[in-house]
Amino acid sequence: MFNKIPTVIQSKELVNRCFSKASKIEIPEQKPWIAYVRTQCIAKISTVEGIAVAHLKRMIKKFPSTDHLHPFYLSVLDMSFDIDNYKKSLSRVQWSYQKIVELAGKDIRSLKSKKTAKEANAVLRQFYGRFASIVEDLSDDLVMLSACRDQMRKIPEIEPEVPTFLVAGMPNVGKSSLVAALSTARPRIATFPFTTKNINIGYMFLGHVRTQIIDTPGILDRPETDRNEMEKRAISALNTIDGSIIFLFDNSGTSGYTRESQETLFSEVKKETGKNVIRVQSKVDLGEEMSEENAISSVTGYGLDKLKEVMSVALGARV
Ligand SMILES: Nc1nc2c(ncn2[C@@H]2O[C@H](COP(=O)(O)OP(=O)(O)O)[C@@H](O)[C@H]2O)c(=O)[nH]1
Ligand SMILES: [Mg+2]
Repeated sequence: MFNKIPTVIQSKELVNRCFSKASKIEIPEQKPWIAYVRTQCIAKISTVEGIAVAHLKRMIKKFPSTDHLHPFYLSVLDMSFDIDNYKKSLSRVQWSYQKIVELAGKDIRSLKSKKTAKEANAVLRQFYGRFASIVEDLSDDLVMLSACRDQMRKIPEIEPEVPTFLVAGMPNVGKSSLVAALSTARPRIATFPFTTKNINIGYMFLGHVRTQIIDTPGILDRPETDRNEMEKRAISALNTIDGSIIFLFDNSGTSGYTRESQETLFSEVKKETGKNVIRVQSKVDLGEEMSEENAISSVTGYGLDKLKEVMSVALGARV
């Protein structure tokens, strides 16, 4: 959706394009002379109007309306730019093309009653001037929309409508390995705006239900107090997605985190996300005692089928 937004042509270039097209118009000679001049002026006005309006209309259509966006995308956009300004710019573009249509209609009507070539050309010049100033008044909006487009293209391709499992737990407990082990394809990597945080997005089927498994390194893997503003916003964005959390505990000692610090993060994630959290012990191939009801090894595949059953049940509880 966001990568289909075309590049935004800036005011000057749009005006130039329209004028250049209009200047190349040739119409068959016609008598009397004034009829020929009138037809020519009308053709030029229509050309300028046609190109500009088609372009601006198409542009508005390709920029997503914030009224219909999933809250996940709204929160991510809110990390990237001022949504109010975005809306205002879009509505000014809309207003401008309506203004151009109106102006062209009025000038074409007035041309029809002009008796001399001089009068007719004056109407054309006046139209050109007003048209250019309407488009130039859009300069700031077009710059803004162009910047928004650049940001929108970077929005992580999470599908917020798809049932989702977020994998949480301290660094090195095996989150990415689990996402890779469960996902049917190699997980994709995306990033949140203004963070250096990657997101690994994997997909799998639970029965016939396509689900998304997301690992968010640097976001759901450390205490709240360590997070900056953008990371907090990334969590709010993730919270808008319907789904459960798989929280990994690594009791093998290889991650370097104590049991207590992992429990603390667990409580925090549970509280902060308000989501259903499934506790899972990781790396059980390393021989540590199994102390959780769900225990897995992403290396040997131990426990993954049972985990999928637990995930299916969580899905059922969700719908
Ligand atoms: N033995 C064993 N090692 C694992 C397992 N899962 C992950 N690891 C290793 O633990 C380290 C951290 O794993 P990773 O998935 O990157 O952890 P993350 O930081 O939570 O995403 C890597 O060296 C993995 O190879 C497992 O089930 N068994
Ligand atoms: Mg990782």
